[in-house]
Amino acid sequence: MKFGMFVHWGPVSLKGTEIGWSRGREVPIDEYDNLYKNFNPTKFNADEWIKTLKDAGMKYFVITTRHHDSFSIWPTEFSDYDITATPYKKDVLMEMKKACDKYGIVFGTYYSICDWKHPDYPLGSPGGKTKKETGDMEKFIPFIKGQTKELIEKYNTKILWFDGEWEKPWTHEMGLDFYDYLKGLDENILINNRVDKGRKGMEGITISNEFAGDFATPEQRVGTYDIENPWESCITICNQWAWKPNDKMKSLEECLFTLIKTVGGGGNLLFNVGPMPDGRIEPRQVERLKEMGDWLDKYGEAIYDTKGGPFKPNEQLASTRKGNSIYLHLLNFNQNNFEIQFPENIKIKNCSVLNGEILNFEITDKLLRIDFPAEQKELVTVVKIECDKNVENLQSIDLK
Ligand code: FHN
Repeated sequence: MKFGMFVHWGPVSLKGTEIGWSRGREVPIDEYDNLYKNFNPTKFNADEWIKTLKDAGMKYFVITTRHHDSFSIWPTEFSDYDITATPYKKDVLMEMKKACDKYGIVFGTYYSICDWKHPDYPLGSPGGKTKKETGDMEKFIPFIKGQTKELIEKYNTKILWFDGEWEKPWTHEMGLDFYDYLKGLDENILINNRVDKGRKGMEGITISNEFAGDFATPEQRVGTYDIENPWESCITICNQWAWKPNDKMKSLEECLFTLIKTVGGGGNLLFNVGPMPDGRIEPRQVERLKEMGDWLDKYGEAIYDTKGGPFKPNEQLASTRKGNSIYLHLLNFNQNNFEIQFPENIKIKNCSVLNGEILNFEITDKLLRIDFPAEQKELVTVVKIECDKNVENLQSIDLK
């Protein structure tokens, strides 16, 4: 699927400050914990969200069901601090789930392990920096097991995207036990590596396979090239995870280059939006996502269901491959010829701009030269190189 939508949303969007972290920092705890009384997203329309996702060329969805601030966006048996306590009351999570099913989008759920408000979780706001006398993980773990069981059995989530595992109260033993418990409920569910303690910070890789998790989670960066171990970079379209008025939004070039370098490195991109308190995704973000979708309508063959490489990404290019084809993604390329070292045991049958003109090429001493009839003006020039055999297991090449 390669490309998904991440959504950070809750009563905090009424303040425009960061979800979880602004509790007891920019926003006094008492004020933060009472925002739900005014959370009434009357313009929320799950169909529109998922249409925006689909028009962006995204294939899956991951929504914050409960973040570090403890607010649950679905009617849960295990807490009164949920959507039913708000003036809006309706089960927005079920509406999202149904819209995903309607549009053939895979439905996933983010769930925070740490909870700075819940009395049974030992640490509190700001940022987990305070202790709660009432903290008792023996009581807290049944709470998170109960809620995640609801997300699996009532909402049939296909991805459990955990977070907040870095704090001391959560241990490796708890992570292994929780992973087995969840796979026991649904053996096909995908669980990220933040269920356990093996994540190497924002780099996101799993330090060794003694730790649980089905995929690695680099954050706010394109992950390191790896076509063996599954990984997914989570990155914001603006700066903040939750909505912030006039937050700086990434340009189309930055959005596309981030997607292409991620996929060219063997990873997925989970691209985040923070909807507004009235329930809408900002029109400018919807537009930017549509522009990405327009590009994928034309060049999706070089992204979906591909493998990264063989040429490792750099500032000039990234590459992907599928079957006998290699796709070169030339970034801001405006020359009329391009040279690259090429594996000698592969014969090239045809070279073309993807869905475009045939290109002349020649190979001399392992150097492939491609000639472009006219100067290229696209943000990304995608060249399809059709070879005489399968190239998916070709050795990866680090371009000098
Ligand atoms: O604290 C969270 C943050 O709010 C956001 O949810 C990101 C998403 O990956 N994860 C944590 C920061 O590492």
